[in-house]
Amino acid sequence: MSVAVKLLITFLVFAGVAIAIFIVIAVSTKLPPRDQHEVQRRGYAIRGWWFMGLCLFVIAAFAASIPFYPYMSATAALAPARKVPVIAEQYAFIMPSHLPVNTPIIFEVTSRDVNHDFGIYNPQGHLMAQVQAMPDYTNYLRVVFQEPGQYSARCLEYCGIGHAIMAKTFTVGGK
Ligand SMILES: [Cu+2]
Repeated sequence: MSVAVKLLITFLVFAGVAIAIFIVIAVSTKLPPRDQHEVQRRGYAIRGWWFMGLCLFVIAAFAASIPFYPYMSATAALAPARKVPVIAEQYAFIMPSHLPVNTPIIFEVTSRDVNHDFGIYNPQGHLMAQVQAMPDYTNYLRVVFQEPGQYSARCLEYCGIGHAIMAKTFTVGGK
């Protein structure tokens, strides 16, 4: 089956569902009017349960995801890791050209002028970590480079005319 036929079938299914919903609504308006209090009570009950359900969902999602929040582990690991200051400026990153492999590193990232973003790309070109680089503020980013090679830092926050060329390559491991 070609992509065009799949798209057509998908469109027809969704269009059919939408038309059916319109028909149901149109037909329901033909029914005799119901008492406002009866409708309101049911509506308010549904709204209450919906609100409770949303609250439970948000609490559960928060509880399930908070252990994976990266900045807490960065703070907890501040002592044993090696601290590496990174200063972003239009349009460069001031940071070491060599970093050790298999060593916990805390990048201390700040900016000299405007907001930037410090995004680390691995040798395969995949984004592996990122944090905002903000003036007068330091953000901490904990990274362990597990394979040696040529990495690069690129700005991911539009910061001016030279944003596209704002990058820095650095070597992990080796010497
Ligand atoms: Cu930028």
